[in-house]
Amino acid sequence: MRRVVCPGSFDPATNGHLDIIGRAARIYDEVVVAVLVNPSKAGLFTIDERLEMLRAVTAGYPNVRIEAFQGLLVDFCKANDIPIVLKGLRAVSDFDYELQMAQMNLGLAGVETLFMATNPQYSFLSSSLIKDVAKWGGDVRQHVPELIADRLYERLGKKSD
Ligand code: COD
Repeated sequence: MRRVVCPGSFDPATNGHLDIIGRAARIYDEVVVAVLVNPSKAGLFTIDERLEMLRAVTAGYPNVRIEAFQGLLVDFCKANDIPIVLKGLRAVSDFDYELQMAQMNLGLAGVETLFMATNPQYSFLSSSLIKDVAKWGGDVRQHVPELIADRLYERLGKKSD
C-alpha cells in the first residue's frame, strides 16, 4: 500500500491544506493527515476540535485518515509504517525551513519528504493569516470551508454573515 503523511498544525485547516490533501488522495492509496499536539503552544482550536473539523471537511475522501501525534514526526511515521512525508510548498519563503526539516527527517529515520507545488490560488493562505483576518471581522469564507469559517467567527466572537 502506498501511504503518505501530511503533517501540520491545522489551526485551522485552510483551502490550501485541503487542496494538497485532496490531490494526495488521488495519488496515494492512503493519506494520513497528522495533527501535531504541541503542549507548549496553545492554539485557537483544541486538538480534538481540529481533528473533528478535518474529519468533517475530508469526509468525501474514503482514503484520508485524520490522526493526532506528539513528539517527532519520524516516530509517528515509523509507528504507522509511512515512508513519505508530503508537504505543500507555497513560496521560496517556505523552502529554507522545509528543506531543513526534510533533511533532518531523512537523516533521523530515512523518511523521505516530497513537495507538492501549491495551487496558485491558495499560495498566500496560512492558518495564522486567516485567524488574523477573521479576528478583525474580515471575510475568510472564500479561503476556508464553510464549517471552519463558522467555527472561526464563533470562537472569535465575530458576527458570521
Ligand atoms: N497551500 C499548500 N500547502 C500549505 C498551505 C497552502 N496555502 N498552507 C500550509 N500548507 C502545507 C505546508 O506543507 C505545511 O508544511 C503544512 O501544510 C502544514 O501547515 P501548518 O501551518 O498547519 O503546520 P506547521 O507548519 O505548523 O507544521 C509543522 C510540522 C507539524 C509539520 C512540524 O513542526 C513537525 O513535523 N513537527 C513535529 C516535531 C518534529 O518532528 N520536529 C522535527 C522536525 S525536523
